[in-house]
Amino acid sequence: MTLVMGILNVTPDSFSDGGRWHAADAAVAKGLELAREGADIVDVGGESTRPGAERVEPGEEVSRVLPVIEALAGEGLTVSIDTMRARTARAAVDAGARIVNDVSGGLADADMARIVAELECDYVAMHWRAHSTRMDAQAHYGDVVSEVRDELAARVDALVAAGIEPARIVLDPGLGFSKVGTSNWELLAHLEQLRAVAPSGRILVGASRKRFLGATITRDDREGDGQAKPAPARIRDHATTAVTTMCAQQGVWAVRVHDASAARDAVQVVSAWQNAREGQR
Ligand code: PMM
Repeated sequence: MTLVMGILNVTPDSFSDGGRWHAADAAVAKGLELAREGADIVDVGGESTRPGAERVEPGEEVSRVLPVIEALAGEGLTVSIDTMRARTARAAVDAGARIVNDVSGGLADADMARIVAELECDYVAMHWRAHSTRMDAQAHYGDVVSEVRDELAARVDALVAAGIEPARIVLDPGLGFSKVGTSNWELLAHLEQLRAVAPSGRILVGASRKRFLGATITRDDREGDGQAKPAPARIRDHATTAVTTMCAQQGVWAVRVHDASAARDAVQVVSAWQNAREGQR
């Protein structure tokens, strides 16, 4: 069954939760709530990667996430650390995280692959071309599916060469990262091509509340000029759940979401449907 990875951004500027969980104890409470609602993994991040975001200082990133990881891992939760920095990854795993989720796939920090090989943990390598301030300028593709697939395959080669066990590598298309508009839908429609280059066969998808969903579920602007407008982040959860449903149906390993409860329902519905199809009760 597809796993649910709940998003816990411990940042003051996260675009979708407004930084409400900046304080460590509030973040821990939110992490426990995500787990109660159905998150199999809680993904803790201390650096925003929303388009245009500036980087945080390494020390600040570590001090945001460590107390939260220690507390959640201490409660028995499976925690992943969302970081591009090897130093943060090591500190997080030492504090109890079991998965390193690197949106740069090892490109942002030359030490990442070697450190992850030493840590012997699962590693999510996302497709990435540039840091947030420059990523939209890198969103040009001839054929987005084959280019993302080939760039991910090159990352897999580099990661394995650095000593990471192939079975530990999870690939992620990196929706919204150097991808605009319909590129994201093309990637979702051809996940099997990305899975073909994932040595573990595991794919993670992070579509939750992203811009491309807002652009798809337009709303009429009744008070303004009457034209259809992109839906804002706060009303993108139903669209996210529709994507989760399709991902579960495609056998995606995990979905990274803000609303864990809705994702769990979707995954369980797909599972019941598939079981009935296969004649199981
Ligand atoms: N997206 C964001 C952050 N981390 N990690 C993975 N593996 N995949 C993603 O798509 C991804 C990620 C940005 O979204 P957020 O600002 O809502 O956390």
